[in-house]
Amino acid sequence: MTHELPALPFAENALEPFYSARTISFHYGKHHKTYVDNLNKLVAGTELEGKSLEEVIAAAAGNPAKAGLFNNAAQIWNHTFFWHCMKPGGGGKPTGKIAQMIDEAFGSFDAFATQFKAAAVGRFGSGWAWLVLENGKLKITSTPNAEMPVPPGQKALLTVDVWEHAYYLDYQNRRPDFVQTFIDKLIDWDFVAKNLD
Ligand code: MN3
Repeated sequence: MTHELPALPFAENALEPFYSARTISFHYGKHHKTYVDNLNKLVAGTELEGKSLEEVIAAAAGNPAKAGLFNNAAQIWNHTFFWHCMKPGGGGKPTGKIAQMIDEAFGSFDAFATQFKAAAVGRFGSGWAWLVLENGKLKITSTPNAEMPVPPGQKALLTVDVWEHAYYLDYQNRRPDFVQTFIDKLIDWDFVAKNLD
């Protein structure tokens, strides 16, 4: 089994004007694809050849000797998850159970948005901000580089990529503007709600 670049859940220009086709073509077509190509090279001829992406991540996580494998495999997972966190016409306040859980955990949607943005903006260097489910409760977290909240008992519900390649073409150095736009215009709350189940 060879790892493949998963299809985008929307057309490359579907998130314009908030996230450009140019950004997607580089971010998905070059960065995400490169992680897939690298992983295929790294597993070739090893005991991890033919294993699923999740199996590779589990086998490489926390092992410094397998850092290259983990980084590429986790970045494939993170990016595929990130694309599904966005949709045309998305963003703003959710409704239903996830809205109620956000109010319970953070006090209000605005408080959630403020904390999520702070986690994303405050992540020094490259990484990800996440909304996760931990022991049945919502929590905001962030991870450096390729790291993901999946191994330590947290279930990922939502993420935003804050590597510079995620926003530089559209927002240059203005990471806060990108994250605010992600919250206001891009989040697919239906996907987030589905991850609760
Ligand atoms: Mn990225």
